[in-house]
Amino acid sequence: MLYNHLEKQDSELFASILKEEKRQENELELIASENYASPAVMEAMATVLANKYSEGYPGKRYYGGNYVIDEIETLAIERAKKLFEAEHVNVQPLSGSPANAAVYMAFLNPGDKVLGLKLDHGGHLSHGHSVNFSGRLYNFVQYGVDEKTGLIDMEEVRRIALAEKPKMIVAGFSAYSREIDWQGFKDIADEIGAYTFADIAHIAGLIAGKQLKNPVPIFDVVSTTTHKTLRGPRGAIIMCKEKFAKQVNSAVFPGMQGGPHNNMTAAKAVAFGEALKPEFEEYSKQTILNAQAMAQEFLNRGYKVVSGGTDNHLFVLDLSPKGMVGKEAEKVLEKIGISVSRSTIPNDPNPPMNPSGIRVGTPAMTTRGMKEEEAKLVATYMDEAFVNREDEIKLEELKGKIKELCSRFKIPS
Ligand code: DSN
Repeated sequence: MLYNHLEKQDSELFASILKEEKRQENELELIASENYASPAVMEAMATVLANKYSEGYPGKRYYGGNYVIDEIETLAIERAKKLFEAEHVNVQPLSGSPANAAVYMAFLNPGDKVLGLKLDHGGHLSHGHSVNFSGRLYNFVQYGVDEKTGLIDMEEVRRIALAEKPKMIVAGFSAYSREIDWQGFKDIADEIGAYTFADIAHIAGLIAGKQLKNPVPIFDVVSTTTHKTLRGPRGAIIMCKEKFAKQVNSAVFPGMQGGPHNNMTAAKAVAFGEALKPEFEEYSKQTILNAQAMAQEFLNRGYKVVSGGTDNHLFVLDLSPKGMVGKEAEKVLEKIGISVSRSTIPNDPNPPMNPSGIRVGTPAMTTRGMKEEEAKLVATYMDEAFVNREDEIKLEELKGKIKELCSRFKIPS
């Protein structure tokens, strides 16, 4: 990218930015929640829109001079509505956890009971973990995945829901690789009169790209970040039924946040415009094909994949059959220029800081244009790195191979 002013004015910071740019170019990103926003999305983020305060909503602001911002926010809202078939969209949430905080604030009182998936079974901190605001403010009860299959057992969810009678059921996960039975969750919630809340942060792009089922038309409220498979800027949105629009808007502002970040709203609009194009369907499809090819290659090589495979952009690799743990794998891969995040496996015997697995995702490599052939090749390199983890010469050689692969599949710029 061009950074004319930054280069002249702040050489110290500029050097670090260039270093990170190089790292991203030369190394392979397999963190399931990361992606490369398009140059148009990046341009929108670095605009004068960042200078403006706009508390309130289009047509109802608390500051003057917002007639252009109104136009931009409305455009983002209309595009998101179309993309997800949503009745109402709030595009102001700053990121995923603040969006989820606003959802809880809109529908619950502190102390209310909520049902969500355990973090170590693939859930998210903001779905009721005890160290998170969600677990401290609300009374979360949790469901897990089946120990043998690694799948969500809807009978078990129903059993807990009927016994506990939560006011809200949360579905949607950060490390679960299977298609989610949204209708099943909705049916259970209807039996006990609970609200349905889907957090589709990880899979929003695959839903927008028409590869996975969409909970928005049937759930009460749905949140998503905009920067993962959706490939937009850092940020989030909340979608809900029209009848909940007022309470959701009030929870975001003035409940949770002050002024929206208008540059990010504009970048969200750009990303939604991109996701509405037919090419995005191809991208989403390829992201899944790549994850499946890579997971299969690991299975062929004797690894254990939680739930036996994937229907989406990620899978969790249980490293225990190979005598490794997540932290060690993360470090070895960093040496060859691959980034992954360590991950718990269901009922992990190891602690969260050094769990038994890693989470592998394909959104970023697919944005670079890689396909199944490259996905399999990368799995091969990863396996070779694990097997030869004490051999620095071999690791150096693999680093060269990853760099060469990255040079053939450049980040769109
Ligand atoms: N940090 C994100 C992830 O990696 O899934 C979720 O917040």
